[in-house]
Amino acid sequence: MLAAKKKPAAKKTPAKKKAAPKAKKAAAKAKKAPAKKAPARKAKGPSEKTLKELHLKMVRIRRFEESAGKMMEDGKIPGALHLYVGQEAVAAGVMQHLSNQDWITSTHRGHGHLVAKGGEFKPMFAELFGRATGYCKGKGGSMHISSMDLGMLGANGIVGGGPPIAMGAAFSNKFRRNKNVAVAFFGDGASNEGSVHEAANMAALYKLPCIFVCENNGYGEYTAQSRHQAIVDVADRAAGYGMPGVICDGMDVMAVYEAAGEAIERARKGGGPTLLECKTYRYYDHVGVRGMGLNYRTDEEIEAWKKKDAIEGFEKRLKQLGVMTEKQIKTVHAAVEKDVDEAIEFANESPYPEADTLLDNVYNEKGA
Ligand SMILES: Cc1ncc(C[n+]2csc(CCOP(=O)(O)OP(=O)(O)O)c2C)c(N)n1
Ligand SMILES: [Mg+2]
Repeated sequence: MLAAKKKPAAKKTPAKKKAAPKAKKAAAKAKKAPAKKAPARKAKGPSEKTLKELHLKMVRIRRFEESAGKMMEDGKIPGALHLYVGQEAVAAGVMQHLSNQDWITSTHRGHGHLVAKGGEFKPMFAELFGRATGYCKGKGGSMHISSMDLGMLGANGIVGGGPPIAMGAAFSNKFRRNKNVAVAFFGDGASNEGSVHEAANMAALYKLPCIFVCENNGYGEYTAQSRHQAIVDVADRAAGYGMPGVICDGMDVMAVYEAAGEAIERARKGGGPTLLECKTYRYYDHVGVRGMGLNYRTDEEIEAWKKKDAIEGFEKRLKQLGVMTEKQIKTVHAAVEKDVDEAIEFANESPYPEADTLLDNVYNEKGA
């Protein structure tokens, strides 16, 4: 845990240094502390409120995605869905540090990012169902869902399409002299795209408040990372851009929370961008639940990653820390499940957009 590791990049980052003493201190305090309560965590680490919010975010993503997957397989959702199940800790850990004034750009696997950014289930399901009550009035769907109010600049069907947009948003933050940041999420596959290199280069050059979060799930579609790039750690590339590269365990929400917190804080203070690589895994196939039945990874590999499940691991920890009981955890799951059911009903009953609104809100409000 707290596995933030700095790659030997251009600048020093405190990520590595801070993680170790913190862990040592916590361990020392835990030794002294009586078993009943958890004063060590209260004194230094994130508050109970933060821990519960991180948990809720992950549960909301998982439940949303599991249900969306079923809906797609049942033919209720047109088009393809790329499920985020397995990667929840990344979205939750990063988004915990952001407000609605901070921008994010997402990917084709974007529902988890929007849920963690505060997206509500009703307009999300409605969008996936193509209904007028959706976030984009039913015209964006899974891969172009966005919400300007929440600072979510959009999912993106173009691999590597997000980082240049986030870099531009970060530039506007700097230009306006505010303290907001922009976070670009992208995959290991996307890390090979020219657009990502161009965005990272400019962000470093202008010291923009931009954080590049690579969710390295080991595959680009059905191609293993070892077959699409000659490096193991995408964070190695940070040195070439002139920014710190940090690696963290993307299955550990606290590790992501810590590493992202440092990168975001540095960006807010004018310290420039960071490349944060989160090692993670997607449980389902590239698209949908059943997938294409292609033989590109083993069941053993999937099972090994599931043993590190971010939600189960964190729930164990919350119980050990005395932050939540099993009963409270079950209550959270049940409440989220209810939210999902209500949202699906809402989406099902919502109207499709009217034909004469076809060109509204699509590109140019005036239709010119
Ligand atoms: C520019 C572009 N090239 C190719 C594709 C087809 N494509 C869709 S998803 C994907 C793999 C992306 O892999 P990664 O960035 O690792 O994201 P992951 O699917 O693992 O989340 C590819 C090649 C695309 N949508 N856009
Ligand atoms: Mg990938």
